[in-house]
Amino acid sequence: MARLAVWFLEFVWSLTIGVSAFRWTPERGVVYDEGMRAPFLAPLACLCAVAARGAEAQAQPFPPWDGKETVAEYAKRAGLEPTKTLDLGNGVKLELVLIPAGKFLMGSTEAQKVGSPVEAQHEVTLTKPFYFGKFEVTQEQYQQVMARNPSQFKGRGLPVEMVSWDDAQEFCKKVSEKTGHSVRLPTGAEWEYACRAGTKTTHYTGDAETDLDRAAWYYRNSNRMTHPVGQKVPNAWGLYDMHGNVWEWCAEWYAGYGAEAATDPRGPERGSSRVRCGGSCRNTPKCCRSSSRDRSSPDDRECWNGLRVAAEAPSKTP
Ligand SMILES: [Ca+2]
Repeated sequence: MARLAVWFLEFVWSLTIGVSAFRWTPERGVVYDEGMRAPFLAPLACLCAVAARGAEAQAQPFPPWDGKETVAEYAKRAGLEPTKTLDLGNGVKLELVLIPAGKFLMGSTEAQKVGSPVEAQHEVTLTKPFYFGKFEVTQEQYQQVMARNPSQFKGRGLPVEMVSWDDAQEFCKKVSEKTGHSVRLPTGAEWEYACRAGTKTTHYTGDAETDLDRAAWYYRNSNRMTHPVGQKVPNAWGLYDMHGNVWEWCAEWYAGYGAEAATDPRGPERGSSRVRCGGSCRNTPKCCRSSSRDRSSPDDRECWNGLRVAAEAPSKTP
């Protein structure tokens, strides 16, 4: 805002000088003072500068998370809302929280790999913040949007399951149409970054299985069933059930990744299976790690596959 004020004052000043290049004489009327040619051009130059600076401001990248600030503090610095609530109609809401732009180490350390050779630890930079579902999509939300509930374990507060990747895409499309906000599945990198919320441990609560127990419904504590979302400990950015309960579909085709650094990775152009992350209520701790990613055919419908939605952050403060 202050910068805009400075630009405006620059423009007014230049315009004043430019106008002063004209003067009125009784003999010749309004005349242009050749000696003031350069100042006269100043307003035009200033206008061009203002336009250029405006374009530059639009294109400026979002600030990266500083590794310490809360989501609320980051949101304030980035000029974004820390949360968003989408109205799905009939009193049903979908809560989203802001995930800061930033970089992190994706994948596992040697000690965390648990025999998975495809999780080479590498630096990933996410240049844009985004909004991410506070919870897995529930059956109440899915029913409201899709007018059907395919889940095996029934309950309005339970995560929806028995949804294929294709179903998840259709859900996102309909939510986008219904709310006017562009909603999509996250990339695998976005998912892991959001899950970690700045942590480097096996789970966002720590490395031990007792730490996982606080954060997740997994095979040892779930009775092999899904549980209502939001009952376990959330991560530092306020996301629940990132570990366990249901696997969460991601946008891209499945492929292993290397150790080279990447920026906004979106996976391969083609493939036969889609990425899912985070493990489920039927899985061992190995599958419920922050870096856990698996594959499933896009048309697979299983009672351990669900979804969580992402949404783009606006480029300017509304
Ligand atoms: Ca989950």
